[in-house]
Amino acid sequence: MAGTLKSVLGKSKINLSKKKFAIVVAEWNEEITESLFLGAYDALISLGAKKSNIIRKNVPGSFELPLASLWMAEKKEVDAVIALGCVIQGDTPHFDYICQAVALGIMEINLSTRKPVAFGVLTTLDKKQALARAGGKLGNKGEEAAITVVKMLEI
Ligand code: RBF
Repeated sequence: MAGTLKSVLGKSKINLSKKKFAIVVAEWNEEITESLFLGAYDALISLGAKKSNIIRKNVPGSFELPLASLWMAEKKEVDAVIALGCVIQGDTPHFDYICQAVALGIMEINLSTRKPVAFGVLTTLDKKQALARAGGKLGNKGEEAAITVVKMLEI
């Protein structure tokens, strides 16, 4: 697990005020992805990032996250990217195709750009499971994605 914000606060080995972050947010299941965004944004600020160093970009759905994340990671000034989305299983196999494509796409960007790109995409069976992980009783996976890129920048 990435750890809670409390467990990493004050322990950062790098000065985050000089780091630039891009947060890419999918608009599908907007209620959920907005909570993920707030979790990620607030975590970066709490860890010392500057508001002016956080860029937000929206994409239509999670399938578009890898390309937009690549565009962001390719920018010289961007140090890390957080990709946020929520894919909820429906009645067709679309779920599997989207989840796999996005996971592989994000991993590829990590390796090809050598910059941390967090996979903050919920892949759940229903909306209840998603809400529990977007600021509900199981925490906020957006916050965890932010903690993850910060930890990767420290390595
Ligand atoms: N995008 C999501 O981010 N979450 C979803 O749950 C989701 N479900 C979809 C279900 C179907 C049947 C289709 C066609 C698209 C879905 N998308 C979803 C949108 C997808 O990520 C992408 O934006 C579109 O397929 C256009 O490339």
